[in-house]
Amino acid sequence: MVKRSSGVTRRSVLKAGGIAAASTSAFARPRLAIDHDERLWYRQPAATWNEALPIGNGRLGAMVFGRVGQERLQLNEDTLWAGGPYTPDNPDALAALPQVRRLLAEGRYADATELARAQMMAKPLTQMPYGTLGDLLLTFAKAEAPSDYMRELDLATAIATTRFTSPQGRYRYELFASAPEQVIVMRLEAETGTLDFDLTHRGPHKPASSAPNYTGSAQATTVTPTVNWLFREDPIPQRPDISIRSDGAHALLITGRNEAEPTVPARLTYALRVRVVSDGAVETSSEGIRVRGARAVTLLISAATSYVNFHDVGGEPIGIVRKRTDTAAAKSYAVLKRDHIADHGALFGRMSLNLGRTGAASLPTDKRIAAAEASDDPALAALYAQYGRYLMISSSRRGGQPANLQGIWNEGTSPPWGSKYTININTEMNYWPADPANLGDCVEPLLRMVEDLAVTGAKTARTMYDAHGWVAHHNTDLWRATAPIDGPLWGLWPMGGAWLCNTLWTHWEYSRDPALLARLYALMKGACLFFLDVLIEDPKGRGLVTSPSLSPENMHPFGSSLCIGPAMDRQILRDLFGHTIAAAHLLHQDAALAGQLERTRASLTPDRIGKSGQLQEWLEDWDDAAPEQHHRHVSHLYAVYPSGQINVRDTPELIAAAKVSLDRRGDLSTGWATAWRACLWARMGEGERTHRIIKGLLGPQRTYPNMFDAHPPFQIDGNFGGTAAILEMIAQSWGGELRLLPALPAAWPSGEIKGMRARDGITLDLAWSHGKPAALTLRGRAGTSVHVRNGTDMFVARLDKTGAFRKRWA
Ligand code: FUC
Repeated sequence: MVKRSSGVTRRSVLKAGGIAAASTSAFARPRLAIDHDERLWYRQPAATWNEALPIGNGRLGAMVFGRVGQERLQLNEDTLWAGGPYTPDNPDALAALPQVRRLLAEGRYADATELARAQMMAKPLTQMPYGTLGDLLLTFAKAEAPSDYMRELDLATAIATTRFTSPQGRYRYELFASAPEQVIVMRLEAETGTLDFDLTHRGPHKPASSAPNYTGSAQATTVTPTVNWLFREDPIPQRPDISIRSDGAHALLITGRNEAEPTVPARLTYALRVRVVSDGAVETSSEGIRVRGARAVTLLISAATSYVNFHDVGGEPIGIVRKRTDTAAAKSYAVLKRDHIADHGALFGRMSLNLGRTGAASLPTDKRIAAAEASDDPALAALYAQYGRYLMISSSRRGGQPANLQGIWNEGTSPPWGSKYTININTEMNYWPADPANLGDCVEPLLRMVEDLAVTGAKTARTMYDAHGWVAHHNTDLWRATAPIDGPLWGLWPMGGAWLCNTLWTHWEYSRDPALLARLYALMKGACLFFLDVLIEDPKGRGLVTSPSLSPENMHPFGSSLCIGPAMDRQILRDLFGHTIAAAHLLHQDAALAGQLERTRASLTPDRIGKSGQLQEWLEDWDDAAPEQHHRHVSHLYAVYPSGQINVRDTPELIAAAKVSLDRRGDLSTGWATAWRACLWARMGEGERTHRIIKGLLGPQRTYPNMFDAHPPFQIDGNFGGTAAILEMIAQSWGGELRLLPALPAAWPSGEIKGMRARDGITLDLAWSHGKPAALTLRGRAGTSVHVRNGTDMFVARLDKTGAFRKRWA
């Protein structure tokens, strides 16, 4: 039997939020037994950052620790990155380019690599890292261990709550990041006793960046054995470049400058303002804010930087944060909370998912993660998917920056991989679930970033390659740097911009919005113009290829990754050219260019099957001898997922070869690489295999107690890729068909999804039992015909004049 859908749960939660919001006390909110399924909850405070709970409004983020003696809020703002506008393009590259190509053609890979290292790389060789605003610490004057304690993150309301009773009283703290007000709101209430605390700011520090682990084999989750209820952070000497002062009677203003990098000066200023509304005694000074004898306190926290765009740093952050905190302070807490719940719910509430429930679902979240690999907890997979949606809404909203390697949440000033945008997989993966999960609006920041890259990347194309159009390599940052970084083995890959264009094209396919098509066409056309100039004839006459390039980060057997025409490049270009041709036709533009792209596309070397039956990663049959047989990247399987060029319906031989390749790579890897494997097996219709991999992803090696994905360390792409994989198991739309339950595992026999999206503007509700569809509703444009595949059955669903189609199975 299909259980009561979590859609019902969600509406109840929203209603409950509304009731609470209408009353003055947060205690009035009724507890609902059934809202468990969309919450993360714990019986102890966060001991480490990876146990803290993230909140965000797309631009401002906080990690909430839920501590009793001293609460810690670690804060981020999405434009607080190091450095300032810079142009890293290296003019020496142009002269080296023909020589590097010749050395590659002669098989002199080491020489080609050395020359590229000396002359083709960006200056500086690394990009600017993302930063942090440091912490707000609330130190309570008296505190003792509580007799009962609970903290939670409710995904449907996007509110983090901490509740406890101690000898001092009964307390409840609520936190949310309001998008309508652009402030973080913290509400503290004492039902008994009083609130007596000092609020201070602790500047960002440079913790030793945790060493990346490339095998994904570390234990990410450890359940803290004993709880230190009264834990206090070590004080860090305040940095001289940070100023703290009272700003009116009830506000604290913190101002500072971003980090400089050795070669790029710091050009941003930032401001962080905390405004207090309380019935207690409040004093502000350069030490911080002192609150005594309060029953209720509302803190309104806002932050901004002087970043306007990648070439303008002339913003006025102080004025912005004053206005936002004062505007919010003029509203009651109840109104702020109501508006926030409505705003978040308008996105989050669009989709619900029920995969069934076992006893495990009533355990605290950290215990469930610890047990996930060894047991079946289908509700945890549903929670993981909903958490992915929550993280998307919280880290990527219209007008802000796209979700970076850590979304928007970052503790220190030298995060792993700079917490930037790695565009040889990670940024694209971040956006895989957006449309199927009915969050297409959250892709807007990515579109604007690619529009910036088309500007900076045009300079890189001209300077390095003497080419038209634009190019981006394997990484970018807030300043939209596009030249190859880190070293040739990673950086000399000219496909990052093209892959981003393909990601945006998929986004367009879900809506077919004409305005989006026009914007996208300009980007795709520029990307194509670059490749029309730089593609060369394969020296062995097998067609058109890229050179120099590489198959992301994977070494071939000749001591380098640099090579000619790796499979992924040809696959990405086949898509890019195909999409651009289609767009030119739809827009009635550039017929001659479309013709040229047709011919060029036909000349790209096709995918090849190697001597072991594998899909070749390289133009040469090198796979058997590659040094890392379990390499995390599976770049040559781009054609299977996300692309779909190789698929079970049209190219069964190539699918068989892809399976040989993927089998060899192994199922479990780093967080994101595990999620990609899950997406691939789901797309190939292998439900049990996908399910095993998902269990590995959700288990303690790849998921922290706060459900953040562990590369390790924390990297958000695994959360998003895992969400995409779970949805891909339930429904897929590609090749002009909608596939129902294409990779459903036996462990999820009954369930229901509501509000999932499919290509061509379709929204679907699907219930299943005994592993088979039970009820389907499609919504979209009236008269649309949808080709639905249910196992081996095919039928055409025609949407009626109300734009709906309904079917029930006996
Ligand atoms: C690529 C990957 C790493 C990591 C980094 C951010 O370099 O190969 O595993 O995800 O991006």
